[in-house]
Amino acid sequence: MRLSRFFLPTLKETPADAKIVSHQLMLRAGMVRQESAGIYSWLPLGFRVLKKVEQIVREEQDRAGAVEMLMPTIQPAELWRESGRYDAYGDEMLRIRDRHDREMLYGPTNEEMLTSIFANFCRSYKEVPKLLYHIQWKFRDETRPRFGVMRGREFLMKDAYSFDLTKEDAIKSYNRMFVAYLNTFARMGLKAFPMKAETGPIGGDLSHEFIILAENGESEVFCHRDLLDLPAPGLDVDFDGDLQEIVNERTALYAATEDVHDEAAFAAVPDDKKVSARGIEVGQVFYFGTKYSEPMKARVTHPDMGEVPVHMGSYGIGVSRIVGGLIEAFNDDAGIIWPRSVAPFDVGILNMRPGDEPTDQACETIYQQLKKAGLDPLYDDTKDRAGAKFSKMDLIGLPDQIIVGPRGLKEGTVEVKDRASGERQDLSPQDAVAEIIKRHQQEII
Ligand code: 5CA
Repeated sequence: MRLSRFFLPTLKETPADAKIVSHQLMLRAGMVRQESAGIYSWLPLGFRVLKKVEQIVREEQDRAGAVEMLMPTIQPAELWRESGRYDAYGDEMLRIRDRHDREMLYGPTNEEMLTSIFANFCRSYKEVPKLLYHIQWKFRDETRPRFGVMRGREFLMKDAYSFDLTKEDAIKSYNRMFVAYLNTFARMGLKAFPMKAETGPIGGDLSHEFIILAENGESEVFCHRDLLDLPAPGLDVDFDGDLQEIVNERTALYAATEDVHDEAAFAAVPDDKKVSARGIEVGQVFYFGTKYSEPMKARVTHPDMGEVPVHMGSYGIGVSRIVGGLIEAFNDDAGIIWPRSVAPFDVGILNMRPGDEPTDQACETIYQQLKKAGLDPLYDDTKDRAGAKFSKMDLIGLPDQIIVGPRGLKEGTVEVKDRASGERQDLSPQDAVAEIIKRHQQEII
């Protein structure tokens, strides 16, 4: 992509109403624009990161054996009357009437809809286990939308739902998602830790929130330090095998959110291992048994058990929230520092003298070679001042930069800059391209 053709409305000043660094940087880097409280347009740069995050979430859901589908944003109120949540959900639910005066709502989550789909099509024990998910916009009329996309009203969520014959089987589905989450967040360069959590309006008696630690996080969390050192299971984990051990290794260590924090249990953690911190909830998993299947008649018939309601769980990831969470985790005074796996472009090429024939030529060759290698470069071919180019490229946080100017080219070199470390190297244009390709091939897990 040539920057002259791209749409990157960066801001020089930090908007006064943005309180935390991720919100400030998203606005300054031209990633989003607020349309109404908690409702955002995703401008091209932000949209690219959102899509990268979404794709990692999708790949790890698929790897864990979940099946993708798509349900609508608008739902009929009747569904929610069946489960009893229509009134219970309160003011957070955006209620709408259509032209026939039918009661509709903008979905805050999809337990009811998928339970109803399952009940409609599945009658036999042979239909379970099933694990289905979609990635769709949700609306929750939060009392205090804040921190930009981190607590929005409209936000993108991956929500998966499991259907099993027994509680024991349902725990296996829960474990699948639990392990998939560990890999998902690790692939984005994030350390997200499972912590025991309250179930809230979703219900049930077993739940974990996945938390990334961050100074500006909304959640208060307490845990055993050793939890923070456990590596992700890795992408070769066998999802059809026994995952209980991986889950036990984490759940054996004390880790809880504020609402379910147990002072007495935490006291048993050695003092030098006690972590009490703030964090951002990037995902949550729930096992809630027959809470929805019972009233909504999602039942299967089994030769020995007769007709029984299925045991269910649901599993959410805040896809749009993660974009803010990533910036909270990866930034410095100059701007954002994207992990390679989620960066909006793989590398920036800075032309320091547009109009100078050898410089234009060198940039063009580098640009084409990187594209040919399957990378996604952003080529700053604009006539902006050098200083403006440097600060813009640092602000938007592409992991690598290639700086091309007439002086270096006379010596046969261009400059390769690593955004995270600030390290600079003078390399021939050929070696610069090879170096960037090599860096790009290094997987996070
Ligand atoms: N149905 C269940 C699981 S599928 C559910 O709705 N869970 S949830 O309420 O915990 O939401 C799932 C994830 O969505 C959260 O972990 C959080 O990362 C994200 N999320 C929730 N509310 C918001 C919001 N207002 N803005 C941005 N992200 C949100």
